[in-house]
Amino acid sequence: MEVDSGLIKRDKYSILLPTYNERENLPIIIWLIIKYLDESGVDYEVIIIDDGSPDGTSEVARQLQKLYGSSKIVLRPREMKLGLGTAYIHGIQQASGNFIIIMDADLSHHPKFIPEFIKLQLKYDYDIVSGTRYKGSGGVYGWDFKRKLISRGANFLTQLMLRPGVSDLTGSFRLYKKEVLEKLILSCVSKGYVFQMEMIIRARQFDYSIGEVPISFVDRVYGESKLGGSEIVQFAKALLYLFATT
Ligand SMILES: Nc1nc2c(ncn2[C@@H]2O[C@H](COP(=O)(O)OP(=O)(O)OP(=O)(O)O)[C@@H](O)[C@H]2O)c(=O)[nH]1
Ligand SMILES: [Mg+2]
Repeated sequence: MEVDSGLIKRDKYSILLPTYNERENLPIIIWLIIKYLDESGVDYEVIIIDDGSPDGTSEVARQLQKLYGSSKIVLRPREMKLGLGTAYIHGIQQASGNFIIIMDADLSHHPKFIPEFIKLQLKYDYDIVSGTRYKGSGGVYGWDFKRKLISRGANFLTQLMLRPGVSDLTGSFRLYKKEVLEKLILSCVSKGYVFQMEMIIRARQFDYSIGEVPISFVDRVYGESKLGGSEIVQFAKALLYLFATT
C-alpha cells in the first residue's frame, strides 16, 4: 500500500524491535519490514535492541545490517536481558524518527499492517494507532483455548473496570508520536505483560487520541512462549491498582 508521499516526506518512522532469542525470526521480520515500508515510500529505520541473546541473535542482526545498510538497520544491543520496558526506553533514546512503531520480532505482528497504521495516523493526526485483534477483521491464530481465554478475559475485565474505549488492551503492535510514547513510558509503573495495558489506560488518562487498525495476530512458530501463572497474578494486581488510581 502506498502512503501519500506529498504529505509525509518530513516524517520519519523508527521501528523498535526488541529481541531475545529470535535468531530464526529476525531475518524474516526484517525482510518483511523492508519490503512493505519500501513499497509505501516512507522514511524509516529499524532499531534492533538485542539483550545478549544466548542463541546469537546479535550476530544475525549484524549480518542483516551489512546486507541492508546502517541507515536502515540500527543496532542498539545491551549486555543482558533487562526486560521490555527498558528496552523500549533504550530504543527511543536512539530513535531519529518523530514517530515510533513498536512490534514484536517473533512474527506475531505482520509488517504489512504498518502502512495502514501510518495512513490512519496521517488522516486523523492520532497520537497513537493501536493494532487490534478484537475488532473488524482482526483475529488471533494458533493460540490454544487457555491462552485465548486469558487474553479475552483480561481484555473483558479491563473494559468493564476501566472503560478505556480501545478494543485491544494487551497487544503491543502500535504506532506513537515520539513525545507521546516518551511521556507514557515514564508514567507507567508496571512491568511485563500488563505494561501494554497500562500504556493505553494512561493514554486515555492524558486524553491522547487513539485510532485502531484490525490485525491478525499469529502465535510464534520459532522459540518459546513464556506466559505463566505469575503473569496472570501480576495482571490482576495491576488492574486493581489502575482501577483505584486512574
Ligand atoms: N530486548 C529484549 N527483548 C525482549 C525481552 N523479552 C522479550 N523480548 C522480545 O520482545 C518481543 C515480545 O516478546 P515475546 O516473548 O514474544 O512475548 P509474548 O508475545 O507475550 O509471548 P510469546 O510470543 O508467547 O512467547 C519479542 O520480539 C521478544 O524477542 C527482553 O528482556 N529484552
Ligand atoms: Mg510473542
